[in-house]
Amino acid sequence: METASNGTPASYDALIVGAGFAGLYQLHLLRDRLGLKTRVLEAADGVGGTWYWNRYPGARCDSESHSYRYFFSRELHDSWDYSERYPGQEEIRAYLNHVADHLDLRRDIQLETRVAAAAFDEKTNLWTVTTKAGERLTCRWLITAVGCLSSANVPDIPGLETFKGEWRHTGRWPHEGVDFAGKRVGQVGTGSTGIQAAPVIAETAKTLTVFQRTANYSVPARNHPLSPERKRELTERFEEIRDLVRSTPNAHPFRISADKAAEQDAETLAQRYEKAWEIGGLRFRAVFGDLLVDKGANDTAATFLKGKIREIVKDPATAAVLSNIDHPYAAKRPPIDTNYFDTFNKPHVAVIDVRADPIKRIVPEGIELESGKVHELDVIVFATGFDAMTGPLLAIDFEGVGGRRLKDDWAAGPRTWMGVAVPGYPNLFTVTGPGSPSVLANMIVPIEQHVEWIADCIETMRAEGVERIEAEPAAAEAWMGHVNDAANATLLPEAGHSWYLGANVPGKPRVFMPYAGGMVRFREICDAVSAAGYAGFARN
Ligand code: N01
Repeated sequence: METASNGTPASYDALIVGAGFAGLYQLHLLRDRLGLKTRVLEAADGVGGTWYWNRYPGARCDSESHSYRYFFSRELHDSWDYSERYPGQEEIRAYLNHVADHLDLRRDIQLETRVAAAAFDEKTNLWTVTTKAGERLTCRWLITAVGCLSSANVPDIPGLETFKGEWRHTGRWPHEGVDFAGKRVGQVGTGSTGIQAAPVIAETAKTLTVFQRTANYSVPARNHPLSPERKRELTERFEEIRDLVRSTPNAHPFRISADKAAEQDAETLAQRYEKAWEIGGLRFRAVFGDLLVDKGANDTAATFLKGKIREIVKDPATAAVLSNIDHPYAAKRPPIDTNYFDTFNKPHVAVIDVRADPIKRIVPEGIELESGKVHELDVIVFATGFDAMTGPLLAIDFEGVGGRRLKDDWAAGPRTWMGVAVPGYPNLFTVTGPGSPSVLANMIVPIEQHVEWIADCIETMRAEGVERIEAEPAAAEAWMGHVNDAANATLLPEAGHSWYLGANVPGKPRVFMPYAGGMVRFREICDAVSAAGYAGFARN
């Protein structure tokens, strides 16, 4: 560890917080392309970011594996094969470890180092970063690569501390796993995570009780191993796939149809949806171009998907609870699954509607509902999501210009310029920060774009002798207005309880956080900003 023995903080050109997809690539660019003295600070004892922490049963990426990988290097690309249509958690973690080795990144990654605070010094234009262990380091450029979904949201349900059994949050899963055999398991949450976890937990648990507050759509993933021919084909089509993911609004390797559901007759709708259901995965959302902007069009998809739930789930009362969905399809992040609804046909699996009968408290024996009914449990799994986008940033005590604090500046919601820069916090770059398309896209593509844009910006500043660059308040103000307008042009805000709006965390300001204008448009805006000499930034 490189801390000067006289107590002076070790100094770097750049510090990066986080060693997931974003942090690894940012290190590579700043160190190997720009030649900066760079260090990554990572809380975990290994690289991988979200894929380090999320080891829950069934954890798998919903992006198809040939698009869930870096595209910046053909050589790196060709050095790795995924084995399935959707990569599992362990395989993605192995991929990121491979990347760390392939690019010789490890020597500049400091593990088991959680950043607690960062303060900007206006006299020197340097950041001082303080770790939880009390180590201090300084840098000119500070880049957060902390992920959007890394702050676990364990609901504040009274009595949790009295529970006699074991409880876990999916985003903080123990490395040794959890043994469900012979156990009565309760799972709270039916988002993408819960929908992946329940079928796997049900394979070994004695009983599985799913506590559902909001019923959810899901489309079969139709995961399968990739044949050697398919792997070869995907490797050969590198350029085509790279260009495709960079040219679609949500960065997936397929185009969104220009056809409108609202203009089809019933027979065509049924045929197209049935075919998309058979193909499976997030491609279902792309079957028509108006599903996210026209409520009538969306209703046709919603009706089809609710019908599928009633077809699969044999008990009509269970089917009614699972299909009682209150929001448009894909207004919340649409899950994809392997046998989710079918799992409820197993005699030892049940769903409890906790909107009708809410969770009152946790008691030593299990979960008690408002009605007084107690569900006795040995294990509780919280698949309750994250304090998304702002949570990981606000977990660091940022002190900007004039002693201002990020937690105060964002008390009414985040304010960024393009998701990557915050007024009042010079030389700080936030990869996939609030106001970026990030979570509305296949994450790797926005991550690569952000990381490259940040590296280009730092390179330009250094070439021009600029020591300090800072987003202008007016630019951030206008951007947040644009983010809001982009969301309001879609049906996304209609899911009033979504984490996109911060609605899953009590007391969090209701602000639509990701940029819904699409990755293609976002890239154009970022490019225009840099081409105009970093418009919306003050520098000196
Ligand atoms: O979390 P969520 P997640 N009592 O917030 C419920 C990504 N992801 O971990 O909807 C009872 O979506 C909550 O209910 P409600 C993906 O972007 C990616 O599932 O708030 N229930 C909801 O059902 C995803 O969107 C992959 O009413 C409570 C659930 O918990 C994001 O991660 C795979 C509750 C939380 O759903 C988050 O997904 C998996 C309470 N007190 C996830 N509090 C990939 O493929 C919360 N809930 C890459």
